[in-house]
Amino acid sequence: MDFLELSDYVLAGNVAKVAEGTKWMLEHGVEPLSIINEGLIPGMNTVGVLFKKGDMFVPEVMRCAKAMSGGVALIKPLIAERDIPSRGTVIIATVRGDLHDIGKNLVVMMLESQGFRVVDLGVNISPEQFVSAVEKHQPQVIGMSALLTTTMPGMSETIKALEEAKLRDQVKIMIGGAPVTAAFASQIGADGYAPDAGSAVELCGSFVA
Ligand code: B12
Repeated sequence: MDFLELSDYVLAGNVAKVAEGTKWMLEHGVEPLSIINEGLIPGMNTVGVLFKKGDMFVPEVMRCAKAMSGGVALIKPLIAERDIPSRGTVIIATVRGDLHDIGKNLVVMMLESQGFRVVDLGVNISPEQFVSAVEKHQPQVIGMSALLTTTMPGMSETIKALEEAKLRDQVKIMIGGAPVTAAFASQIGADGYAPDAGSAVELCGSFVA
């Protein structure tokens, strides 16, 4: 088993083989973070490329994501055990009226694998729910996802609600999702936009640096 083979199993959406391969690597002393970064993530990156080109479809993408999460789940406890200092807390959710969560879940997975503590509020989250979560968890960063043009206004409503609650200045806000753009981010006063999960991690890192 090598990284290439593991990433091929992610691409094939083979849940059992990804789990088996991840376990094998851990037992043979492969560095846990390299299994994620050099095996699992490259597989998922290829999935993203094929999906964009229309060479892969949603049910397959979901199976690949499931295979990848299975591998990540085996590695996560080991990373926590080694007590890598957290790079900061991120609250993330899909905004009100929107139930799409595949992309958000990828962002969550990547952030966690890169050392962030993530509080995932789920989908269909109102501005008020964001505000109370910020009060409760005191994050450095908030991430909002929207896949529908009709739910994008929920992002600016959430920013307004944070302003009204006098919490806006305590957090950095990043947004994403297929219809979202950098121009939209600056228009609504978000701090940044990222087009994919990898860039979301970079953006988040720049916020807490
Ligand atoms: C899967 C899917 C569904 C699934 C969702 C399953 C789930 N659990 O998520 C189901 C079948 C439920 C669904 C329902 C609907 N859908 Co739909 N769906 C899609 C589809 C095919 C793929 C979305 C996806 O998962 N992409 C894969 C992921 C990996 O990509 P991603 O989400 O863009 O995420 C990446 C980046 O955007 C970024 N990112 C994402 N979130 C965040 C957050 C932050 C903070 C950052 C920094 C980055 C970031 O990183 C991610 C990873 O790289 C898209 C088509 C498309 N091309 O996008 C339509 C699409 C989004 N859906 C659409 C529609 C219309 C609907 C429905 C209204 C259909 C209906 N009539 O019922 C409903 C709405 C339900 C609701 N209220 O939300 C339209 C939206 C049109 C528009 N512009 O508004 C699309 C574009 C299809 C189309 N061409 O018409 N859908």
